[in-house]
Amino acid sequence: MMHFSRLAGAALTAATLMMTAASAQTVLRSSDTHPDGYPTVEAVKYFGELVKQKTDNRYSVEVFHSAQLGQEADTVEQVRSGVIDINRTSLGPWNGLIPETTIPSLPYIFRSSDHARKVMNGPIGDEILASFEPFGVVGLAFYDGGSRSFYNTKKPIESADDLKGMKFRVMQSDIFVDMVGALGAAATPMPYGEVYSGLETGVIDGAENNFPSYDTAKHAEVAKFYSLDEHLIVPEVLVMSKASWEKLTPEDQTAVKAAAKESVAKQWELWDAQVQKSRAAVEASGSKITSPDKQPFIDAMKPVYEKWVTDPKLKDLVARIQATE
Ligand code: GTR
Repeated sequence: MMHFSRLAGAALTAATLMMTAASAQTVLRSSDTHPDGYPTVEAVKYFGELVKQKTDNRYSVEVFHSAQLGQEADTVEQVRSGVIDINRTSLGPWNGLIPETTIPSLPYIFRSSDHARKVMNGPIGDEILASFEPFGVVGLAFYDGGSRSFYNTKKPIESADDLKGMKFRVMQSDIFVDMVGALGAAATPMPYGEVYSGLETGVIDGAENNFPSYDTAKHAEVAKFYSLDEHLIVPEVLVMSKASWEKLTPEDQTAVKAAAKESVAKQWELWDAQVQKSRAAVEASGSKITSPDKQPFIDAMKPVYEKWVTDPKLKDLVARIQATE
């Protein structure tokens, strides 16, 4: 009898412990502007699964997709102040705050997506991730944001000159305002969530983005002319609030960091598939894709570099990115 009750007691204790462990799970809240199913949303969910595994279920991640927690500029403030734990955004909204983030946001800084992946997933990327620390956040990993091209409601863009006089929405960063200005067009910085109606009402003539955004945000419904000038390859970044980070034990911090790094390959795989899928979808729904000569676009960016790359530290960063094979 004695033996039995001891066993029962041990089982009970184990059950109680498990319940306590389960109820003590901390849910980390993460923001994303994109809809459910989008590669960044799915990659952060995958990151969450890895976090669960690596912390023995003590932490999980809930992704609030579709800008439920706000537009990117607002969520940048929220993650800095600890209102949300994790955030996945473009590097663009960080440009005004963190000088190092301006460099991978420069037009034509990367020769290709592969070049960007290599740089951002290597020592230079780690250095840029570290530059987030003084701003209340811990940089976890970079994802692929593809290449961004112009699209508009008015006419096919056959050459860089065709953009002159048009009005394009850009992300809220002055680099992109200068970039559009250097092409003789006007830039209107605007939150992503307002672009569709901006295009529809004619407040803007166009915008610029990768195929997955152009497709899933339905901009392709209203702006049929897409020109493959690929002026930007702006990485996506995953960050954690320093306030949330400091609540983790050093072991859990290592686990979170490792989970983020491990989710990168998954995001790349999802990304490549989505680019193909979205390109096919917009072509099927009637978008006209043109391929203007890129050299005049590249040449036009000289004043942007002259203005934004003056600090010796940033100049060195540009040189090292360009020298990366
Ligand atoms: C997308 C990016 C978003 C957002 C958006 C925009 O490519 O994934 O995070 O920055 O562009 O243009 O605002």
